[in-house]
Amino acid sequence: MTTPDILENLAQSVTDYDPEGAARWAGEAIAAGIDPLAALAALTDAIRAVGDGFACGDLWLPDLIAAADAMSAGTAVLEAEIAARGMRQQGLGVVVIGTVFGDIHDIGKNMVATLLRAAGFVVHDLGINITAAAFVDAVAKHNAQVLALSALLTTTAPEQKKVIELLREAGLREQVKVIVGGGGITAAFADSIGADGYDATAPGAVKLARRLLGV
Ligand code: B12
Repeated sequence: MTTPDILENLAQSVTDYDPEGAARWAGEAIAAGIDPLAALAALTDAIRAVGDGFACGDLWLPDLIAAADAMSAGTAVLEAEIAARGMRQQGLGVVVIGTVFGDIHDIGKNMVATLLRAAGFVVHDLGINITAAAFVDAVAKHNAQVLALSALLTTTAPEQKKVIELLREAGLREQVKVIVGGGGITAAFADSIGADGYDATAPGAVKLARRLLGV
Protein backbone atom coordinates (compact mmCIF):
# COMPACT_ATOMS: atom_id res chain seq x y z
CA MET A 1 0.00 0.00 0.00
CA THR A 2 1.33 3.48 -0.84
CA THR A 3 2.03 6.26 1.67
CA PRO A 4 -0.97 8.37 0.53
CA ASP A 5 -3.26 5.32 0.90
CA ILE A 6 -2.06 4.65 4.45
CA LEU A 7 -2.39 8.31 5.44
CA GLU A 8 -5.85 8.48 3.89
CA ASN A 9 -6.98 5.40 5.81
CA LEU A 10 -5.49 6.85 8.99
CA ALA A 11 -7.33 10.15 8.48
CA GLN A 12 -10.53 8.34 7.59
CA SER A 13 -10.47 6.39 10.83
CA VAL A 14 -10.93 9.74 12.61
CA THR A 15 -13.84 10.79 10.41
CA ASP A 16 -15.27 7.26 10.79
CA TYR A 17 -14.94 7.53 14.61
CA ASP A 18 -12.90 4.31 14.63
CA PRO A 19 -10.26 4.16 17.43
CA GLU A 20 -9.13 0.60 16.59
CA GLY A 21 -8.67 1.61 12.97
CA ALA A 22 -6.73 4.73 13.96
CA ALA A 23 -4.36 2.71 16.16
CA ARG A 24 -3.97 0.05 13.45
CA TRP A 25 -3.29 2.54 10.63
CA ALA A 26 -0.88 4.49 12.83
CA GLY A 27 0.99 1.21 13.32
CA GLU A 28 0.88 0.56 9.56
CA ALA A 29 2.30 4.02 8.93
CA ILE A 30 5.23 3.35 11.24
CA ALA A 31 5.79 -0.10 9.72
CA ALA A 32 5.81 1.49 6.24
CA GLY A 33 8.52 3.95 7.30
CA ILE A 34 6.26 7.03 7.16
CA ASP A 35 7.49 9.96 9.27
CA PRO A 36 5.33 9.95 12.44
CA LEU A 37 5.07 13.74 12.12
CA ALA A 38 3.46 13.33 8.69
CA ALA A 39 1.04 10.82 10.21
CA LEU A 40 0.22 13.23 13.07
CA ALA A 41 -0.40 15.95 10.45
CA ALA A 42 -2.87 13.67 8.62
CA LEU A 43 -4.74 13.05 11.88
CA THR A 44 -4.71 16.77 12.68
CA ASP A 45 -6.23 17.68 9.31
CA ALA A 46 -8.94 15.07 9.85
CA ILE A 47 -9.93 16.25 13.35
CA ARG A 48 -9.96 19.87 12.15
CA ALA A 49 -12.36 18.86 9.38
CA VAL A 50 -14.62 17.37 12.07
CA GLY A 51 -14.31 20.65 14.00
CA ASP A 52 -15.36 22.57 10.89
CA GLY A 53 -18.39 20.29 10.54
CA PHE A 54 -19.28 21.01 14.17
CA ALA A 55 -18.82 24.76 13.66
CA CYS A 56 -21.25 24.87 10.74
CA GLY A 57 -23.85 22.68 12.44
CA ASP A 58 -23.41 19.54 10.32
CA LEU A 59 -21.97 17.59 13.25
CA TRP A 60 -22.77 17.48 16.96
CA LEU A 61 -20.84 17.20 20.21
CA PRO A 62 -21.02 13.36 20.25
CA ASP A 63 -19.31 13.45 16.81
CA LEU A 64 -16.55 15.64 18.25
CA ILE A 65 -16.10 13.26 21.19
CA ALA A 66 -16.05 10.14 19.00
CA ALA A 67 -13.58 11.70 16.56
CA ALA A 68 -11.37 12.83 19.46
CA ASP A 69 -11.32 9.26 20.82
CA ALA A 70 -10.17 7.94 17.45
CA MET A 71 -7.61 10.73 17.16
CA SER A 72 -6.23 9.96 20.63
CA ALA A 73 -5.91 6.24 19.79
CA GLY A 74 -3.85 7.11 16.70
CA THR A 75 -1.71 9.77 18.34
CA ALA A 76 -0.91 7.43 21.28
CA VAL A 77 0.74 4.98 18.86
CA LEU A 78 2.61 7.72 16.99
CA GLU A 79 3.69 9.54 20.14
CA ALA A 80 5.07 6.30 21.61
CA GLU A 81 7.13 5.87 18.43
CA ILE A 82 8.36 9.48 18.56
CA ALA A 83 9.30 9.03 22.23
CA ALA A 84 11.12 5.77 21.45
CA ARG A 85 13.12 7.46 18.71
CA GLY A 86 13.75 10.58 20.80
CA MET A 87 17.13 11.43 22.14
CA ARG A 88 17.59 10.09 25.62
CA GLN A 89 19.70 13.05 26.71
CA GLN A 90 17.54 15.43 28.70
CA GLY A 91 19.71 18.46 28.85
CA LEU A 92 18.00 21.16 26.85
CA GLY A 93 15.98 22.67 29.68
CA VAL A 94 12.95 22.28 31.92
CA VAL A 95 9.46 22.90 30.56
CA VAL A 96 6.15 23.12 32.38
CA ILE A 97 3.19 22.61 30.05
CA GLY A 98 -0.57 22.43 30.40
CA THR A 99 -3.96 23.42 29.07
CA VAL A 100 -5.37 26.50 30.77
CA PHE A 101 -8.23 26.67 33.26
CA GLY A 102 -11.68 25.98 31.80
CA ASP A 103 -10.27 24.12 28.83
CA ILE A 104 -10.10 20.34 28.48
CA HIS A 105 -8.62 20.08 24.97
CA ASP A 106 -5.36 18.16 25.23
CA ILE A 107 -4.56 16.51 21.90
CA GLY A 108 -2.39 19.37 20.59
CA LYS A 109 -0.85 20.01 24.01
CA ASN A 110 0.14 16.34 24.22
CA MET A 111 1.80 16.57 20.80
CA VAL A 112 3.82 19.58 21.91
CA ALA A 113 4.86 17.78 25.13
CA THR A 114 5.87 14.66 23.20
CA LEU A 115 8.01 16.54 20.70
CA LEU A 116 9.65 18.64 23.41
CA ARG A 117 10.55 15.44 25.29
CA ALA A 118 11.83 13.82 22.11
CA ALA A 119 14.01 16.86 21.48
CA GLY A 120 15.61 16.49 24.91
CA PHE A 121 13.65 18.78 27.23
CA VAL A 122 12.51 17.65 30.67
CA VAL A 123 8.75 18.19 30.48
CA HIS A 124 6.35 18.44 33.40
CA ASP A 125 2.89 18.05 31.89
CA LEU A 126 0.30 19.36 34.36
CA GLY A 127 -2.61 18.18 32.20
CA ILE A 128 -5.84 20.04 31.45
CA ASN A 129 -7.97 22.68 33.18
CA ILE A 130 -4.98 24.11 35.06
CA THR A 131 -5.42 27.27 37.11
CA ALA A 132 -3.03 30.19 36.75
CA ALA A 133 -1.93 29.65 40.36
CA ALA A 134 -1.07 26.00 39.67
CA PHE A 135 1.05 27.00 36.65
CA VAL A 136 2.93 29.56 38.74
CA ASP A 137 3.50 27.04 41.56
CA ALA A 138 4.84 24.48 39.06
CA VAL A 139 7.23 27.00 37.50
CA ALA A 140 8.64 27.74 40.96
CA LYS A 141 8.73 24.09 42.06
CA HIS A 142 10.48 22.80 38.93
CA ASN A 143 12.56 25.90 38.33
CA ALA A 144 11.23 25.88 34.77
CA GLN A 145 12.90 27.81 31.96
CA VAL A 146 9.90 27.48 29.63
CA LEU A 147 6.19 27.61 30.40
CA ALA A 148 4.03 26.33 27.53
CA LEU A 149 0.34 27.22 27.65
CA SER A 150 -2.30 25.69 25.41
CA ALA A 151 -5.82 27.10 24.91
CA LEU A 152 -8.39 26.12 22.29
CA LEU A 153 -11.40 28.24 23.21
CA THR A 154 -11.91 31.96 22.74
CA THR A 155 -13.30 31.95 26.28
CA THR A 156 -10.14 30.37 27.76
CA ALA A 157 -7.48 32.22 25.75
CA PRO A 158 -7.54 35.13 28.29
CA GLU A 159 -6.36 32.62 30.94
CA GLN A 160 -2.94 32.74 29.23
CA LYS A 161 -2.79 36.46 30.05
CA LYS A 162 -3.82 35.74 33.63
CA VAL A 163 -0.94 33.26 34.02
CA ILE A 164 1.57 35.85 32.76
CA GLU A 165 0.20 38.47 35.15
CA LEU A 166 0.39 36.06 38.09
CA LEU A 167 3.97 35.13 37.19
CA ARG A 168 4.82 38.84 37.29
CA GLU A 169 3.13 39.26 40.69
CA ALA A 170 5.08 36.25 42.02
CA GLY A 171 8.36 37.79 40.79
CA LEU A 172 8.95 34.85 38.44
CA ARG A 173 8.31 36.47 35.05
CA GLU A 174 11.98 37.13 34.28
CA GLN A 175 13.10 33.54 34.98
CA VAL A 176 10.79 31.81 32.51
CA LYS A 177 10.00 32.10 28.80
CA VAL A 178 6.27 31.86 28.24
CA ILE A 179 5.17 30.31 24.96
CA VAL A 180 1.54 30.09 23.94
CA GLY A 181 -0.47 28.17 21.36
CA GLY A 182 -3.57 26.19 20.59
CA GLY A 183 -6.23 26.63 17.92
CA GLY A 184 -7.50 30.17 17.95
CA ILE A 185 -4.36 31.70 19.46
CA THR A 186 -2.55 34.04 17.09
CA ALA A 187 0.84 35.74 17.06
CA ALA A 188 -0.92 39.08 17.54
CA PHE A 189 -2.74 37.76 20.62
CA ALA A 190 0.52 36.35 22.01
CA ASP A 191 2.16 39.78 21.57
CA SER A 192 -0.78 41.56 23.16
CA ILE A 193 -0.54 39.50 26.37
CA GLY A 194 3.24 39.82 26.63
CA ALA A 195 4.11 36.19 25.82
CA ASP A 196 7.65 35.44 24.67
CA GLY A 197 6.53 33.45 21.66
CA TYR A 198 3.80 31.72 19.73
CA ASP A 199 3.71 28.97 17.15
CA ALA A 200 0.88 27.25 15.31
CA THR A 201 2.45 23.78 15.28
CA ALA A 202 4.05 21.29 17.66
CA PRO A 203 7.36 21.06 15.75
CA GLY A 204 7.34 24.87 15.68
CA ALA A 205 6.90 24.92 19.46
CA VAL A 206 10.13 22.94 19.83
CA LYS A 207 12.04 25.31 17.53
CA LEU A 208 10.62 28.26 19.44
CA ALA A 209 11.67 26.86 22.84
CA ARG A 210 15.17 26.11 21.52
CA ARG A 211 15.50 29.57 20.02
CA LEU A 212 14.31 31.33 23.18
CA LEU A 213 16.76 29.37 25.36
CA GLY A 214 19.56 29.46 22.77
CA VAL A 215 20.00 25.65 22.87
C1 B12 B 1 -11.40 17.35 19.56
C2 B12 B 1 -12.16 18.57 19.99
C3 B12 B 1 -12.85 18.52 21.20
C4 B12 B 1 -12.74 17.35 22.15
C5 B12 B 1 -11.40 17.47 22.93
C6 B12 B 1 -10.80 16.12 23.29
C7 B12 B 1 -9.38 16.24 23.75
N1 B12 B 1 -8.95 15.20 24.45
O1 B12 B 1 -8.67 17.21 23.49
C8 B12 B 1 -14.01 17.54 23.03
C9 B12 B 1 -15.15 16.76 22.43
C10 B12 B 1 -13.88 17.15 24.51
C11 B12 B 1 -14.28 19.02 22.83
C12 B12 B 1 -15.06 19.77 23.68
C13 B12 B 1 -15.43 21.09 23.43
N2 B12 B 1 -15.16 21.81 22.35
CO1 B12 B 1 -13.83 21.27 21.07
N3 B12 B 1 -12.84 20.82 19.50
C14 B12 B 1 -12.19 19.75 19.17
C15 B12 B 1 -11.59 19.94 17.76
C16 B12 B 1 -12.49 19.22 16.76
C17 B12 B 1 -10.18 19.46 17.56
C18 B12 B 1 -9.14 19.99 18.58
C19 B12 B 1 -7.86 19.29 18.30
O2 B12 B 1 -7.50 18.33 19.00
N4 B12 B 1 -7.19 19.69 17.21
C20 B12 B 1 -5.98 19.01 16.72
C21 B12 B 1 -4.76 19.51 17.50
C22 B12 B 1 -3.51 18.79 17.01
O3 B12 B 1 -4.66 20.89 17.18
P1 B12 B 1 -4.42 22.01 18.31
O4 B12 B 1 -5.02 21.61 19.59
O5 B12 B 1 -4.77 23.32 17.73
O6 B12 B 1 -2.84 21.91 18.56
C23 B12 B 1 -1.87 22.21 17.57
C24 B12 B 1 -1.42 23.69 17.57
O7 B12 B 1 -2.43 24.57 17.95
C25 B12 B 1 -0.20 23.69 18.44
N5 B12 B 1 -0.36 23.89 19.90
C26 B12 B 1 -1.26 23.38 20.75
N6 B12 B 1 -0.99 23.75 22.00
C27 B12 B 1 0.14 24.49 21.96
C28 B12 B 1 0.86 25.11 22.96
C29 B12 B 1 2.00 25.84 22.62
C30 B12 B 1 2.78 26.51 23.70
C31 B12 B 1 2.39 25.98 21.27
C32 B12 B 1 3.56 26.80 20.89
C33 B12 B 1 1.67 25.34 20.26
C34 B12 B 1 0.56 24.60 20.61
O8 B12 B 1 0.37 22.41 18.25
C35 B12 B 1 -0.63 21.44 17.96
C36 B12 B 1 -0.09 20.51 16.92
O9 B12 B 1 0.05 21.11 15.66
C37 B12 B 1 -11.64 21.50 17.61
C38 B12 B 1 -11.67 22.04 16.17
C39 B12 B 1 -10.33 22.55 15.70
N7 B12 B 1 -10.32 23.03 14.46
O10 B12 B 1 -9.33 22.57 16.39
C40 B12 B 1 -12.88 21.82 18.45
C41 B12 B 1 -13.02 23.21 19.06
C42 B12 B 1 -11.70 23.71 19.62
N8 B12 B 1 -14.01 22.98 20.20
C43 B12 B 1 -14.85 23.89 20.28
C44 B12 B 1 -15.88 23.90 21.26
C45 B12 B 1 -16.89 25.02 21.15
C46 B12 B 1 -15.96 22.92 22.26
C47 B12 B 1 -16.97 22.85 23.40
C48 B12 B 1 -17.29 24.19 24.08
C49 B12 B 1 -18.23 22.17 22.84
C50 B12 B 1 -19.43 22.14 23.76
N9 B12 B 1 -20.50 22.75 23.29
O11 B12 B 1 -19.36 21.61 24.85
C51 B12 B 1 -16.28 21.86 24.38
C52 B12 B 1 -15.39 22.63 25.38
C53 B12 B 1 -14.91 21.78 26.50
C54 B12 B 1 -13.89 22.54 27.33
N10 B12 B 1 -14.31 23.14 28.43
O12 B12 B 1 -12.73 22.59 26.98
C55 B12 B 1 -14.65 25.02 19.28
C56 B12 B 1 -14.01 26.25 19.90
C57 B12 B 1 -14.60 27.52 19.35
C58 B12 B 1 -13.96 28.71 19.96
N11 B12 B 1 -13.42 29.56 19.09
O13 B12 B 1 -13.95 28.93 21.14
C59 B12 B 1 -13.79 24.30 18.18
C60 B12 B 1 -12.83 25.24 17.40
C61 B12 B 1 -14.80 23.62 17.21
C62 B12 B 1 -15.56 24.62 16.38
N12 B12 B 1 -15.10 24.88 15.15
O14 B12 B 1 -16.56 25.15 16.81
N13 B12 B 1 -13.65 19.48 21.70
